[in-house]
Amino acid sequence: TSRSGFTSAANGDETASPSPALQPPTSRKVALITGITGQDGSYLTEFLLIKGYEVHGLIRRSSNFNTQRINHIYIDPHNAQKAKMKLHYADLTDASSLRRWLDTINPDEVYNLAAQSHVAVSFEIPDYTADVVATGALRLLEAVRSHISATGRSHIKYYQAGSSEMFGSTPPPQSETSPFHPRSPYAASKCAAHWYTVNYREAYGIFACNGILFNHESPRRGENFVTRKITRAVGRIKIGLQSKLFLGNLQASRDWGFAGDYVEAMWMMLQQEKPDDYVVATEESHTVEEFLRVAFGYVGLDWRDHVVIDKRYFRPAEVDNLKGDSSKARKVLGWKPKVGFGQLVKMMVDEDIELAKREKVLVDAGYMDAQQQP
Ligand code: NDP
Ligand code: GDR
Repeated sequence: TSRSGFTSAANGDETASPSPALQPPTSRKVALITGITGQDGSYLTEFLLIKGYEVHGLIRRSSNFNTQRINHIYIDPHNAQKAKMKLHYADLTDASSLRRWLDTINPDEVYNLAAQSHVAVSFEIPDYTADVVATGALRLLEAVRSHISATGRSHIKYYQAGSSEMFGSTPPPQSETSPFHPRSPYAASKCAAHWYTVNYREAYGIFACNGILFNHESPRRGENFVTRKITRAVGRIKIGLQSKLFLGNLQASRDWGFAGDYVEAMWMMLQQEKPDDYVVATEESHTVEEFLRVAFGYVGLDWRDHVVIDKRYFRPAEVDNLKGDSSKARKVLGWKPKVGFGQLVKMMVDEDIELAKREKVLVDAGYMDAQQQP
């Protein structure tokens, strides 16, 4: 058994996890999630398991375990009664793996959440970003199309994780009818994925939806996105493990919501009679500087004593102002966010204070270097 407790097909042990096709049929719905190990994948999995789904996740091979966000819901597949989440190796760059798992799992719903999702990094690795984000979505759509054509399972539904980054320099408020003006290889690739999804819906009648989601955060957010980078630093500074925080552009505005609220909107889109595209947003926008003020202020610190501007975090082209108009999702889906900006910041800082306290124990015991920056 591995450190993360994995003994499933996900670690290459094919005998440990009998093929789902060999297991007795159940009436429960089956979901297939790409990007299950990411922030949204973990919340969506929790949400679908509570709804009674069997959840299959595609994970990619990495030299270190990449399943930290879902370890708490993992149950060894030997416990067939209880193990309702199953993991399989695949990659959005490997079309054959996508088709094979579709044919084996026979999902009712497919959520395409996998991506090289960091905007700044997409300028460093544009070719790879396009391959995963744009062509990866096309590969999965094509796998769904050919799976339907071979099996007749035309009720299968597809969700594409679209992004407010597609609006780029289009002024707010941005809605489903606002033009796209992407400002990074990531955003341009998401635009391609968006139109592939629309095209497969129109050309083949596939039930395919684009969720155009504005930024959504949580204590599980990747540590090099600005919100989490800030709350991690607040925790470490408060506990005495760090003194400075290096950031780029503080004037950009984002419409920040809570990831747990947003995965519900993804599911809601696939429960409608007709497939469509929806903007999901809080309709409130704040600058990075405001985020800093609230996060540091919450623990009695002044951000100006700690933040240092470092040019390396400026992007070749910036998205200045995102603020969504999610009236369509609110009206048609009946969706609305439950967690507001202040609550989100507090939730993230609270968790990162606890994390820093645990790190402090390791530092004091000599197991960790205090200078190790997240
Ligand atoms: P994360 O970066 O946290 O997760 C991305 C997931 O994709 C991870 O599971 C990652 O695996 C997986 N992945 C990356 N490359 C590949 C590949 N080549 N093949 C298979 N899997 C791969 O993103 P989020 O959870 O925050 O976002 C989910 C989706 O929603 C993404 O598509 C993102 O672009 C999009 N989005 C996110 C928003 C946000 O604010 N969070 C807003 C709008 C859209 P691993 O764990 O191994 O790295
Ligand atoms: P974003 O999120 O680019 O909106 O994409 P990110 O948190 O990376 O940046 C938000 C804003 O903060 C500014 N910024 C910094 N950003 C980072 N990462 N690190 C810094 O040090 C820093 N300093 C300032 C950025 O310039 C930017 O203006 C996220 C991702 O989740 C995408 O996948 C998703 O599609 C969009 O949100 C919606």
